[in-house]
Amino acid sequence: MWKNSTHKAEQYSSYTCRGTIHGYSTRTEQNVLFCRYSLRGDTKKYFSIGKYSGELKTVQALDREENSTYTMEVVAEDGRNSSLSASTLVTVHILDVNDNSPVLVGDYSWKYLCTPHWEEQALVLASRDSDGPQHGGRLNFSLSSDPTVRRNWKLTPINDTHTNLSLNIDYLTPDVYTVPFTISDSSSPPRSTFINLPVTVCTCNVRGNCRTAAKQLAGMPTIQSTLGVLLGTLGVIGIILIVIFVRLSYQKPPPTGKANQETMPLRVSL
Ligand SMILES: [Ca+2]
Ligand SMILES: [Ca+2]
Repeated sequence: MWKNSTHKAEQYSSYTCRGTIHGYSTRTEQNVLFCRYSLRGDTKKYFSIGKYSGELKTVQALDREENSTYTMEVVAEDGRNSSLSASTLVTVHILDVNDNSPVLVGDYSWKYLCTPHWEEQALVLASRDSDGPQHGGRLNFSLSSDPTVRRNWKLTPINDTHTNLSLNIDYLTPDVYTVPFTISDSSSPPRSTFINLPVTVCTCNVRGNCRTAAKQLAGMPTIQSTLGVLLGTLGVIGIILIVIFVRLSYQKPPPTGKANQETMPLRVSL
Protein backbone atom coordinates (compact mmCIF):
# COMPACT_ATOMS: atom_id res chain seq x y z
CA MET A 1 0.00 0.00 0.00
CA TRP A 2 1.27 3.47 -0.85
CA LYS A 3 0.95 7.03 0.16
CA ASN A 4 0.83 9.06 -3.02
CA SER A 5 3.57 11.64 -2.99
CA THR A 6 4.40 14.65 -5.10
CA HIS A 7 7.83 16.15 -5.03
CA LYS A 8 9.26 19.34 -6.36
CA ALA A 9 12.72 19.90 -7.68
CA GLU A 10 14.58 22.95 -8.72
CA GLN A 11 15.73 23.05 -12.24
CA TYR A 12 19.31 23.50 -13.27
CA SER A 13 20.94 21.93 -10.23
CA SER A 14 21.42 18.22 -10.14
CA TYR A 15 21.56 16.07 -7.06
CA THR A 16 19.34 18.46 -5.13
CA CYS A 17 15.92 16.87 -5.40
CA ARG A 18 15.26 14.42 -2.64
CA GLY A 19 12.09 12.88 -1.41
CA THR A 20 11.23 9.67 0.33
CA ILE A 21 8.50 7.33 -0.77
CA HIS A 22 6.86 5.65 2.19
CA GLY A 23 5.70 2.09 1.71
CA TYR A 24 4.46 -0.29 4.30
CA SER A 25 3.17 -3.78 4.44
CA THR A 26 -0.18 -4.66 5.94
CA ARG A 27 1.09 -7.99 7.11
CA THR A 28 3.22 -6.93 10.03
CA GLU A 29 4.92 -3.72 10.98
CA GLN A 30 8.21 -5.61 10.87
CA ASN A 31 7.93 -5.97 7.10
CA VAL A 32 8.44 -2.21 6.57
CA LEU A 33 12.15 -2.92 6.72
CA PHE A 34 11.91 -5.34 3.84
CA CYS A 35 10.29 -3.20 1.16
CA ARG A 36 12.29 -2.94 -2.04
CA TYR A 37 11.77 0.09 -4.26
CA SER A 38 12.28 0.56 -7.97
CA LEU A 39 11.29 3.00 -10.73
CA ARG A 40 9.30 2.46 -13.90
CA GLY A 41 8.84 4.96 -16.71
CA ASP A 42 11.87 7.07 -15.81
CA THR A 43 12.68 7.10 -19.51
CA LYS A 44 15.23 9.87 -19.36
CA LYS A 45 16.96 8.45 -16.30
CA TYR A 46 16.63 11.68 -14.35
CA PHE A 47 16.05 9.97 -11.00
CA SER A 48 17.23 7.16 -8.82
CA ILE A 49 15.48 5.60 -5.87
CA GLY A 50 17.04 4.00 -2.83
CA LYS A 51 16.41 0.27 -3.07
CA TYR A 52 15.52 -0.01 0.62
CA SER A 53 15.19 3.63 1.69
CA GLY A 54 12.75 4.78 -1.01
CA GLU A 55 14.69 8.03 -1.27
CA LEU A 56 14.13 9.63 -4.65
CA LYS A 57 17.06 11.64 -5.98
CA THR A 58 17.91 13.47 -9.18
CA VAL A 59 20.93 12.09 -10.97
CA GLN A 60 21.19 14.76 -13.67
CA ALA A 61 20.18 18.36 -14.14
CA LEU A 62 16.53 19.06 -14.85
CA ASP A 63 15.39 21.67 -17.33
CA ARG A 64 12.03 23.27 -16.67
CA GLU A 65 12.10 24.84 -20.12
CA GLU A 66 12.22 21.34 -21.60
CA ASN A 67 9.72 19.65 -19.25
CA SER A 68 7.98 21.45 -16.40
CA THR A 69 6.72 18.19 -14.88
CA TYR A 70 8.11 14.71 -14.81
CA THR A 71 6.03 11.65 -13.97
CA MET A 72 7.28 8.19 -13.17
CA GLU A 73 6.00 5.09 -11.44
CA VAL A 74 7.42 3.97 -8.12
CA VAL A 75 7.08 0.27 -7.33
CA ALA A 76 7.50 -1.38 -3.96
CA GLU A 77 7.80 -5.10 -3.44
CA ASP A 78 7.49 -7.02 -0.26
CA GLY A 79 11.00 -8.00 0.74
CA ARG A 80 9.99 -11.58 1.43
CA ASN A 81 7.46 -12.12 -1.32
CA SER A 82 8.00 -10.23 -4.58
CA SER A 83 4.53 -11.18 -5.81
CA LEU A 84 3.22 -8.73 -3.21
CA SER A 85 3.76 -5.30 -4.69
CA ALA A 86 2.16 -1.91 -5.11
CA SER A 87 2.90 1.12 -7.17
CA THR A 88 2.03 4.78 -7.50
CA LEU A 89 2.68 7.59 -9.94
CA VAL A 90 4.95 10.30 -8.65
CA THR A 91 4.92 13.65 -10.41
CA VAL A 92 7.83 16.00 -9.91
CA HIS A 93 7.03 19.65 -10.54
CA ILE A 94 10.17 21.39 -11.68
CA LEU A 95 10.59 24.89 -10.33
CA ASP A 96 12.01 27.63 -12.49
CA VAL A 97 15.38 29.28 -11.97
CA ASN A 98 16.90 32.05 -14.02
CA ASP A 99 19.12 30.05 -16.33
CA ASN A 100 18.33 31.83 -19.59
CA SER A 101 19.39 35.27 -20.73
CA PRO A 102 17.17 37.33 -23.02
CA VAL A 103 17.98 37.17 -26.73
CA LEU A 104 17.26 39.50 -29.61
CA VAL A 105 15.07 37.81 -32.22
CA GLY A 106 14.52 38.74 -35.84
CA ASP A 107 16.60 39.82 -38.82
CA TYR A 108 17.34 43.55 -38.96
CA SER A 109 19.99 43.46 -41.69
CA TRP A 110 17.59 44.63 -44.41
CA LYS A 111 15.93 47.38 -42.36
CA TYR A 112 16.93 51.02 -42.29
CA LEU A 113 16.20 54.41 -40.80
CA CYS A 114 15.89 57.60 -42.83
CA THR A 115 18.03 60.65 -42.35
CA PRO A 116 17.00 63.39 -41.77
CA HIS A 117 14.92 61.74 -39.09
CA TRP A 118 11.33 60.87 -39.95
CA GLU A 119 8.83 61.27 -37.17
CA GLU A 120 7.35 57.98 -35.99
CA GLN A 121 9.95 55.96 -37.89
CA ALA A 122 11.65 53.27 -35.80
CA LEU A 123 12.96 49.75 -35.90
CA VAL A 124 10.84 47.43 -33.79
CA LEU A 125 13.24 45.22 -31.83
CA ALA A 126 11.90 41.92 -30.48
CA SER A 127 13.36 39.86 -27.66
CA ARG A 128 12.64 36.57 -25.91
CA ASP A 129 13.52 34.91 -22.63
CA SER A 130 12.88 31.18 -22.26
CA ASP A 131 12.35 31.34 -18.48
CA GLY A 132 8.95 31.78 -16.91
CA PRO A 133 7.49 35.18 -16.05
CA GLN A 134 9.36 35.42 -12.75
CA HIS A 135 12.75 35.13 -14.43
CA GLY A 136 11.85 36.48 -17.85
CA GLY A 137 8.97 38.86 -17.58
CA ARG A 138 9.47 42.39 -18.81
CA LEU A 139 12.65 42.60 -20.86
CA ASN A 140 14.42 45.91 -20.53
CA PHE A 141 16.42 47.42 -23.39
CA SER A 142 19.13 49.85 -22.39
CA LEU A 143 21.60 51.77 -24.57
CA SER A 144 25.26 51.68 -23.63
CA SER A 145 26.47 54.60 -21.55
CA ASP A 146 28.54 56.02 -24.42
CA PRO A 147 27.50 59.71 -24.75
CA THR A 148 27.58 59.59 -28.55
CA VAL A 149 25.34 56.54 -28.61
CA ARG A 150 22.88 58.18 -26.24
CA ARG A 151 22.93 61.38 -28.26
CA ASN A 152 22.24 59.60 -31.57
CA TRP A 153 19.80 56.85 -30.57
CA LYS A 154 16.65 56.35 -28.56
CA LEU A 155 14.93 53.22 -27.21
CA THR A 156 11.21 53.41 -26.47
CA PRO A 157 9.53 50.34 -24.89
CA ILE A 158 6.39 49.08 -26.62
CA ASN A 159 5.53 46.14 -24.36
CA ASP A 160 7.28 43.47 -22.28
CA THR A 161 9.25 42.08 -25.21
CA HIS A 162 9.37 44.77 -27.91
CA THR A 163 11.09 48.15 -28.07
CA ASN A 164 11.39 50.87 -30.71
CA LEU A 165 14.86 51.94 -31.81
CA SER A 166 14.94 55.35 -33.50
CA LEU A 167 17.20 58.32 -34.18
CA ASN A 168 17.45 60.73 -31.30
CA ILE A 169 18.77 63.56 -33.46
CA ASP A 170 17.52 65.13 -36.67
CA TYR A 171 20.36 64.10 -38.92
CA LEU A 172 23.00 61.38 -39.10
CA THR A 173 25.35 60.95 -42.03
CA PRO A 174 24.17 57.97 -44.13
CA ASP A 175 26.15 54.98 -43.01
CA VAL A 176 25.90 51.66 -41.21
CA TYR A 177 26.15 52.33 -37.49
CA THR A 178 26.75 49.88 -34.68
CA VAL A 179 24.23 50.47 -31.91
CA PRO A 180 25.31 48.89 -28.60
CA PHE A 181 22.61 48.02 -26.08
CA THR A 182 21.75 45.52 -23.38
CA ILE A 183 18.63 43.42 -22.88
CA SER A 184 17.96 42.40 -19.26
CA ASP A 185 15.28 40.19 -17.77
CA SER A 186 13.23 41.13 -14.72
CA SER A 187 14.71 38.58 -12.34
CA SER A 188 16.78 39.48 -9.31
CA PRO A 189 19.64 39.48 -10.01
CA PRO A 190 18.86 39.89 -13.70
CA ARG A 191 20.59 38.15 -16.57
CA SER A 192 21.60 40.36 -19.48
CA THR A 193 22.73 40.06 -23.07
CA PHE A 194 24.91 42.68 -24.73
CA ILE A 195 24.15 43.38 -28.39
CA ASN A 196 26.01 45.33 -31.08
CA LEU A 197 23.32 45.84 -33.70
CA PRO A 198 24.31 47.14 -37.17
CA VAL A 199 21.74 49.75 -38.23
CA THR A 200 21.60 51.26 -41.72
CA VAL A 201 20.89 54.99 -41.93
CA CYS A 202 20.21 56.42 -45.38
CA THR A 203 18.55 59.30 -47.17
CA CYS A 204 15.05 58.49 -48.34
CA ASN A 205 12.69 59.52 -51.11
CA VAL A 206 9.25 60.98 -50.44
CA ARG A 207 7.83 57.51 -49.97
CA GLY A 208 10.31 56.73 -47.27
CA ASN A 209 12.32 54.30 -49.35
CA CYS A 210 16.06 54.24 -48.91
CA ARG A 211 17.46 56.38 -51.76
CA THR A 212 21.20 56.13 -51.29
CA ALA A 213 22.75 52.90 -50.28
CA ALA A 214 24.72 53.22 -47.11
CA LYS A 215 28.22 51.89 -47.01
CA GLN A 216 28.50 48.16 -46.92
CA LEU A 217 29.18 46.58 -43.59
CA ALA A 218 32.82 46.42 -42.75
CA GLY A 219 34.31 43.23 -44.11
CA MET A 220 31.55 42.63 -46.62
CA PRO A 221 32.78 42.87 -50.27
CA THR A 222 30.92 45.19 -52.64
CA ILE A 223 30.34 44.40 -56.32
CA GLN A 224 32.89 47.06 -57.24
CA SER A 225 35.52 45.66 -54.88
CA THR A 226 34.89 42.14 -56.16
CA LEU A 227 35.29 43.31 -59.79
CA GLY A 228 38.43 45.22 -58.82
CA VAL A 229 39.98 42.14 -57.25
CA LEU A 230 39.07 40.06 -60.30
CA LEU A 231 40.49 42.55 -62.82
CA GLY A 232 43.61 43.04 -60.72
CA THR A 233 44.22 39.30 -60.63
CA LEU A 234 43.73 38.99 -64.40
CA GLY A 235 46.11 41.92 -64.94
CA VAL A 236 48.85 40.32 -62.87
CA ILE A 237 48.42 37.03 -64.72
CA GLY A 238 48.65 38.91 -68.07
CA ILE A 239 51.88 40.66 -67.04
CA ILE A 240 53.42 37.37 -65.95
CA LEU A 241 52.49 35.77 -69.30
CA ILE A 242 54.01 38.69 -71.26
CA VAL A 243 57.25 38.44 -69.28
CA ILE A 244 57.42 34.70 -69.95
CA PHE A 245 56.87 35.14 -73.70
CA VAL A 246 59.49 37.89 -73.93
CA ARG A 247 62.06 35.75 -72.13
CA LEU A 248 61.31 32.77 -74.35
CA SER A 249 61.74 34.84 -77.47
CA TYR A 250 65.24 35.90 -76.32
CA GLN A 251 66.21 32.32 -75.61
CA LYS A 252 65.50 31.03 -79.18
CA PRO A 253 68.41 28.95 -80.65
CA PRO A 254 70.45 30.68 -83.41
CA PRO A 255 69.08 29.99 -86.88
CA THR A 256 70.76 27.27 -88.91
CA GLY A 257 71.48 26.71 -92.67
CA LYS A 258 71.41 29.54 -95.12
CA ALA A 259 70.46 32.08 -92.62
CA ASN A 260 73.43 31.02 -90.51
CA GLN A 261 75.82 31.40 -93.39
CA GLU A 262 74.64 34.87 -94.03
CA THR A 263 75.63 35.88 -90.58
CA MET A 264 79.28 34.77 -91.18
CA PRO A 265 81.64 37.66 -91.80
CA LEU A 266 82.50 38.04 -95.47
CA ARG A 267 86.03 37.11 -96.55
CA VAL A 268 87.80 39.67 -98.64
CA SER A 269 90.39 38.41 -101.16
CA LEU A 270 93.08 40.75 -102.14
CA1 LIG B 1 15.83 34.82 -17.72
CA1 LIG C 1 14.52 28.52 -16.20
